[in-house]
Amino acid sequence: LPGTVWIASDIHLGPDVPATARAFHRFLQQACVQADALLLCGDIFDAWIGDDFAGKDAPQWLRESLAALRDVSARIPLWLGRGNRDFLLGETLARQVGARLLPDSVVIETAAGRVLLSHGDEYCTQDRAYQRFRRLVRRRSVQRLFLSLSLSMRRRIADFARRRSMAGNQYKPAAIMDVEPVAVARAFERSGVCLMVHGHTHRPAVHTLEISGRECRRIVLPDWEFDGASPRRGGWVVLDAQGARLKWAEALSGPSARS
Ligand code: OKV
Ligand code: MN
Repeated sequence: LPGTVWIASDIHLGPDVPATARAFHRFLQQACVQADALLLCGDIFDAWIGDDFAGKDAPQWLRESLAALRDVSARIPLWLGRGNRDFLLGETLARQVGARLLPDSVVIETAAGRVLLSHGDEYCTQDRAYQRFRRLVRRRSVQRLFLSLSLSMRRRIADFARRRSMAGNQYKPAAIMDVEPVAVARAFERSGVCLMVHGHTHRPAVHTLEISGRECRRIVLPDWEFDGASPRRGGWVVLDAQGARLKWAEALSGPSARS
């Protein structure tokens, strides 16, 4: 990937986050003019129950986001990765917005060097309950069964799964929801890269660590949240000949509704 590459994740688009969607759409417009490629590595959507959800009966908020993504791919290469929430994103959706699908974990060649890119949930190995859920729903047979159900049935299962998950996470210590250092070190060693970019944990940061004598960096992408009471959050990673850096997205929001 030559030139300037922008990477974002964890926008968590859905029916109830119009301000986040607006900020994200502004980010997409900016990407078209300032980047040579855009990579979205997972959890663009807060839930995904099959590509037919984006079919002719797609809700308005989704149509708008799909149109915004299509505008990007008309100008620069757009790559979509699956996250832990939108793991059912498929080739049909990618084709619909003119994007290509990223593998779960991939080393990309950029002007900033080789970079290991993933959503990040595969490194959260301490959360056993989540890893069990992940293994189950990533099975082809389980996905095929789920996708064979009607959209309304899938929506009911998804609502149930999300309520269960929210209730379960209340009692999880914070450390369990973060990456496991050993899993990160193994990924650095296996890939041989010095830079890793991922999202998922919602703990944006630039970590420096030493892996068998090499200085390595792990950049964690922020999640996006422009609705509600919390301060606005969001951002992306820029990769170019100057290197890699994390950019914050507050600037994308319009004038604040709050004082
Ligand atoms: C996505 C997560 C809900 C975490 C279910 C098979 C099953 C697919 C599914 C249902 C849920 C995606 C598709 C969603 C991620 C949650 C709750 C927790 C931690 C099956 C295949 F179970 F029936 F076998 N799902 N949806 N969670 O609402 O988008 O990532 S979802
Ligand atoms: Mn995630």
